[in-house]
Amino acid sequence: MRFPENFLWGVATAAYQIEGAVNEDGRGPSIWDTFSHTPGKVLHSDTGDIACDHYHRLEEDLDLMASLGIRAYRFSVAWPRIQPEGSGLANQKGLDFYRRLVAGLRERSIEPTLTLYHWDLPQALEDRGGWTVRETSERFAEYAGIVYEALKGEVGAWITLNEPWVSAWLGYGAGVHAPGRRDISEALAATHHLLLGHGLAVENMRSLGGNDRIGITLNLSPVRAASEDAADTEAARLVDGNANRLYLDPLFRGAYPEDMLQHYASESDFSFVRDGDLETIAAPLDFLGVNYYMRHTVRAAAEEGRSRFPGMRAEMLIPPGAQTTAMGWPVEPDALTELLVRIDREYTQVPIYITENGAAFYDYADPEGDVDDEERIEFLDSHFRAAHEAIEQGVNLAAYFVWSLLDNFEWAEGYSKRFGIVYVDYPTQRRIPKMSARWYADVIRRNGPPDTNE
Ligand code: IFM
Repeated sequence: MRFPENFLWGVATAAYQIEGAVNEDGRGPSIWDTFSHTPGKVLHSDTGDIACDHYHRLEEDLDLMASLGIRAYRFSVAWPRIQPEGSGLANQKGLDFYRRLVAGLRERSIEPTLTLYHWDLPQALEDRGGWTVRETSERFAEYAGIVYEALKGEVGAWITLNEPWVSAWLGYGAGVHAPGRRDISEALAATHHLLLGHGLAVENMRSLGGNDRIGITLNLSPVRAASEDAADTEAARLVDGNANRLYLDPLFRGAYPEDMLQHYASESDFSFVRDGDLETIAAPLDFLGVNYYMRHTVRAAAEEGRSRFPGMRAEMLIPPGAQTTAMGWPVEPDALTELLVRIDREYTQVPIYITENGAAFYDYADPEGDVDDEERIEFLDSHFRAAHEAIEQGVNLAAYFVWSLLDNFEWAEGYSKRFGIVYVDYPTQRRIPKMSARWYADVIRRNGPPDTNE
């Protein structure tokens, strides 16, 4: 099984999850600093203060990627390093860190893929309303312009937002992520202002010239009703609307889905949507980033869900017999094929990059110091095959970034969940490539997973 020539194999991380150094070189506080330092919000009161200490171990981590033959690295820029207060002049020391990172990647022939926003909103902007207010969209476009001016021409691909669904619904709806608000109408406003921020950022970056590729990353999940029962089918439609169509439709069809506007009519009058916003949001993109972790099998519930499906009478089931990861997520690689084919048939034929896929398992270093994560190898192998199947069915898939290079700060789960292909021994910060890292290096060399009879 071989992938197309020039297929880009990479790994992904995000700033707050790995960098640490939260008070250095002029960085300002973000909503995740505030949230993680608020008692009861993150498991074991973990914070990103030190994380993987990547800010100080940049060279070592770059060498690590080079030693594994990684071809592309997706990282995110911490907005509060660039604009500590969320607006105004750029903090040069913050930009310098990312200039060093990008130069270090290019020296090692690793293609930089840059995410502008992976959830670390400057606290100063949250204090003025965060993503519930339009001003944040405008500030985001300015910030995007600053980073673009500094690095255009050096970065292979630019991703405006990572997973706006998570920012809006887990941050403002369910309150399990920063900033920890619990209000459906705020989650709706945040959805719109995130998407508008994306559109305005694309506009601003394009106006600055250069031919860099620009896209957005969505977390998407195929949805299946648990039975043919009308109530379950209805629950599945709503969940699909919230998780997938609420983002794909405005970006690729220039309109919010009618059934979602109706469903949320009692929560919001959508007056935050102004004339011209949807045209801005639907500006043509060079690629679509897709983060895939699981399918949602849903059934109707007596009460509205809070965490996974805020504001919907729906709950998620683990299909009988399905394996689950340490996050409790079902492993369903065939749903990745289904998702990619659906995007291609229903939404867009721009190249798709899988910007994240991976899994947490209960990894440990054995007495010899090895981490034998066979489950992760099996997980990745099955998902690479599912992606290949989508290519066979005509999907224009161009890149695959494994989440994640390193074990890291898994948001509300703190350091308890390990997604890395490289194990991090947090007390010493030693990096130990897991068995999956060596296996992935081989996949990259061959341009596909090994034959099953090998
Ligand atoms: O760790 C996260 C990442 O920040 C965004 N996508 C999902 C990953 C696993 O939960």
